[in-house]
Amino acid sequence: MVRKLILDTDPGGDDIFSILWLLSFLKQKNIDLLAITTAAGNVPARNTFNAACQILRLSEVDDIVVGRGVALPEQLFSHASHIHGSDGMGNLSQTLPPGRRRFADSPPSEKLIIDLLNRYPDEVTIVGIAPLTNLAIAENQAPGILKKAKEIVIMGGAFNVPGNVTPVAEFNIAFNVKAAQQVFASRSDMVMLPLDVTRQLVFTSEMIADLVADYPDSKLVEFMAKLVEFLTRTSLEHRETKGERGFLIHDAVAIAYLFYPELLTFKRGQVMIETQGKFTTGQTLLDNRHGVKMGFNAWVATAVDAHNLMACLVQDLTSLIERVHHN
Ligand SMILES: [Ca+2]
Repeated sequence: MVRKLILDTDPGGDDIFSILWLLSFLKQKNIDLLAITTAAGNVPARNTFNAACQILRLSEVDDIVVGRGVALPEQLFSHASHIHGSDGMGNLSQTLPPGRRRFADSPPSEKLIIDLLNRYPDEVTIVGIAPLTNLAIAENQAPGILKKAKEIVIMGGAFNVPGNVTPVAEFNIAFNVKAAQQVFASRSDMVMLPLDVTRQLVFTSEMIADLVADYPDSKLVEFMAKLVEFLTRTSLEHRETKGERGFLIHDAVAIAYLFYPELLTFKRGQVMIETQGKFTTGQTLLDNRHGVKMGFNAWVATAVDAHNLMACLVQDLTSLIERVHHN
């Protein structure tokens, strides 16, 4: 049976490639994508919504509902437009046709999550590649609702590597740390894909060079190439890739987990999230001492086969382009 999925996202360059990866599986009829729920994060909520809608149109996918996110009342960290562009799309949104949905007319993301989990209890996998705001609001409005998901997979956290918004904190967790704490308290089997694995995922222009050569007339390929170029430039500026000419495609690891789990290794444990540190708010911790553990809330990825992950991604993007072109 094909899996039912909700993608919770805040595009974001790495989100965009993750959406495209997922759309490749959608076009191959390997998934049932129930909704894309957008959240404020890399850029404000209206921009992440518009970015998701523009990507759907560019990929010739029209029948997916898109939820709108909310602005946070108090925000600890700023958006990441210095990496992703002010539109979340490498400032390329003006070069693309507008999305087919309007922000004001679209359902709130948390409402979609609640309704879909109630309609399909124990069937829906939530893939969270954004701050966890939408999931936390859903849990607030309908306590226990997140337990109705089949599985919740999130990209977030940092354990044995530095953070990316503070020395110890990762963006998705730190951006709405209370939401993260609440979501991690909602289940005992969260799947967590931290910077420890995503820092190894450097996407480069060379990886799509064949696509660019083979599909010179594809608007989607042209957009992908320009986005990689933009993200490579900002990533080098902000020392994200140790000088390598590419960008960190963090969120793609969540799609890899769904379809190529053999690429990842996990450890089980109780993930703790610092919410009131003077310097450490947003830090994620696991107790690695050999004392008796009384519980656990998550599976945390500790290793990834980055080379093979990228190969899978590129092949599936190629399948997507073939299908967008021959439809
Ligand atoms: Ca994201």
